[in-house]
Amino acid sequence: MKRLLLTGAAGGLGSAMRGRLKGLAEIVRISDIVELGNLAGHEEAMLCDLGDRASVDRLVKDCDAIIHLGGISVEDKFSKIMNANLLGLYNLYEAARENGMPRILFASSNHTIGYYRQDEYLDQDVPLKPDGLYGVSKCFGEALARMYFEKFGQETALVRIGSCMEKPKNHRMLATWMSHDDFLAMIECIFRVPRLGCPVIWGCSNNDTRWWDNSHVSYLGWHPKDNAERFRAEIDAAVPRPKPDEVVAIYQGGPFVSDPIFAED
Ligand code: NAI
Ligand code: 15L
Repeated sequence: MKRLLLTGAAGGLGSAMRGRLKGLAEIVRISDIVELGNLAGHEEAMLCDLGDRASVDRLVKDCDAIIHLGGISVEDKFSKIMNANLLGLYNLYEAARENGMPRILFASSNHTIGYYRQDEYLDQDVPLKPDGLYGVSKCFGEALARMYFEKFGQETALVRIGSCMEKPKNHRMLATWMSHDDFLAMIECIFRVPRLGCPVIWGCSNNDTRWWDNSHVSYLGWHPKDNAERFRAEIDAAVPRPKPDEVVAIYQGGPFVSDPIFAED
């Protein structure tokens, strides 16, 4: 493809992935609300507040595909979540509708279902159980994307990412971890499959203790290769194992379940 847009490119996941996208498109348009640093030869940068409709229109113009990582990524004040994750997503989908409906990967989250217990194995059809306003905003994003698919045929991969980082940091992440390599392989499948639709895809590696069933998206040809189990001994040595009655050992959303509703200023 000619041009791939990556939002949230200055964030943790965006920074880790941006250099790996070179093979996917001639030009990777990277974007964030904060500075993006030095550009590689295949990159172009555009600063953009997702809450600003005109900026998002300019951002999406001429893009053939979008990896949407931008937004508030943890529990926060509703006003911040509303601007980036609610208004921002509406702006992105309206801009896409007016610019040829490029295929979108939406970074949803396991916090859409955070109140399920860790002894439950989930498929893509389980009722949502968000564990905070951040999780609710991702449920909104999934519903918005689904509506644009049904109404207009806009394709989106709703990737409920578990914990995508270099390595798992605690016992819960032995189930939720997705390696950067596996995420890249998923991205390639999402943008190469002839017909995507609007599937939920659970974003975790091939972890022994995973909680999520991806059999409904076998048509993508995505076969995650990493397994968090190889970090178990390291985590056992470095992190105290939570007691069985602690929230982080009960709920899939882990510590997010204990977050308060943050007050506005
Ligand atoms: P992050 O917080 O490090 O990066 C998000 C980026 O979005 C930041 O660089 C931030 O400046 C930008 N942003 C925030 N508000 C914005 C606005 N109004 N306009 C434009 N840009 C704005 O988060 P991370 O970890 O890189 O996650 C990326 C995406 O993946 C997020 O949408 C997050 O919800 C989702 N996700 C990540 C997981 C992970 O394990 N890293 C797990 C589940 C979901
Ligand atoms: C998320 O949705 C967050 O964006 C990320 O920072 C991680 O905390 C992840 O979920 C997780 O549940 O580990």
